[in-house]
Amino acid sequence: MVERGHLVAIPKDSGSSDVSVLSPQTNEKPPASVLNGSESSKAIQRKILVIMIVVPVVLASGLFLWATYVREWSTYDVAKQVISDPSIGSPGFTHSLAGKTVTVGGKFTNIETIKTSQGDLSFLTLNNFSEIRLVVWGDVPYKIGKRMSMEVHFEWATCNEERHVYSPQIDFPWFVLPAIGTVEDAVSVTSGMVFSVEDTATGGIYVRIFDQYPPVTLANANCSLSAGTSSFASEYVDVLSGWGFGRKLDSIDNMTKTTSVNGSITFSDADNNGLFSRGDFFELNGIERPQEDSGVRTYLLIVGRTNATGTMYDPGWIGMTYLVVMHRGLVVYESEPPAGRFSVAPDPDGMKLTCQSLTKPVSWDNVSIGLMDGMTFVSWDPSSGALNQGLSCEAYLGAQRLGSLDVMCTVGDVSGNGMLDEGDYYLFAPMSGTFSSTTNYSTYILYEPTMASFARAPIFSG
Ligand SMILES: [Ca+2]
Ligand SMILES: [Ca+2]
Repeated sequence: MVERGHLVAIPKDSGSSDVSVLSPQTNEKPPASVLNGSESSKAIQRKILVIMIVVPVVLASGLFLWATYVREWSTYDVAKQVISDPSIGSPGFTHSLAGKTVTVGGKFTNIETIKTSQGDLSFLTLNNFSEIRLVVWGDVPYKIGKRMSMEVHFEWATCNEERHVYSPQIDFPWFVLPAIGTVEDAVSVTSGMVFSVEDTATGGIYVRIFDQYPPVTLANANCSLSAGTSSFASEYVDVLSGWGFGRKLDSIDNMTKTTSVNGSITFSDADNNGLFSRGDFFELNGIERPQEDSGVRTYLLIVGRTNATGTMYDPGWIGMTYLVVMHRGLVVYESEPPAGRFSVAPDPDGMKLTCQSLTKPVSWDNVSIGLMDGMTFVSWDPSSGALNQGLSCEAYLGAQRLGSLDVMCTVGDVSGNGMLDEGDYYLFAPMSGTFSSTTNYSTYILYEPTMASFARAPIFSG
């Protein structure tokens, strides 16, 4: 850096001999006026000297400043600034970048846009390094295939109880956290409890029960709310530990009570039936939001089964939801697959599976249904076009050989909207013979974009 000290460090009484030592013209005879040593010529000498010393320093430091902050960075340059902070053992950016803004640019080669509870979130890949992506909330004003550049700001921010330098315009490393929420929700769905979450108007969070199966009596359940303490990789490990996650904030030991020990959780049995059921909700208050755009706070709400001795932290949890809160509010990736549940009941023609709950409608084109008798697996793919009739309709998907049975599958869309939603059904009908009473038939409802089972589908026997 250029400091004023360089300019004032030259002593006022610098003699002409000093000048001659530094001057490239040492061997030449100075002009007579200089040798005569008038005050004005000494002043000129001093100015020349100062310029000779200062100019290279200015040029060098200017080059440094240009190289560091003014020239356009590539995403690879950004990657080179990643450090693991020794005091917290977690990744972030070089501390000296805090408060700095740099221009990052390159050829814009790829984009991934995720719909979130806070609007569209886009990750932009540049040609120079794909592991670090630029972040844009809302509309993306750049065109794929063209060169682009963007201002990237670095700041001190907190991820739970860790403090590090991050950037709201860079996806590394915070973007993984909302994805953890997607995984946790899928785990909860598998266990039978499906939540939907949203910000309240007062800065809290609503956690609503979308579905719970099988029914759980409130008197046999509890809940606990914990705050995350770490960041990123360590956070992920903490989440996997469930009850061991983070720092305990509050709890309700018996869900027939409506308020938690410390007052930050209230529970409402909205339909007053003494069970967890659709429409019941938790309201979480006193949820801390980070001050900085790149800051993150995480929370885990666990609904647990209270064991016979009234111990809360029985391993038998019922459901859990992992909440990621940024400065703008609760961030939930809405791109996560739907979650739902099917029931099964005998039908005059065979077995009927009916969709009892589904967090959002899914095009029949993205769904396949599988049936397994323990040895053989068969599946059918309905088409949305055949079921988009505007009124209740059925489509015959044909017969498949399952063990010794030929099973016909029929799919019904009760509103004829071409989407799988509540009330729609599958009918499995053996074309001759019947389902065996000694065989467990498993059903699989698959979401084709991820090839994952997205609905609790029943097991039945003949
Ligand atoms: Ca209820
Ligand atoms: Ca439908």
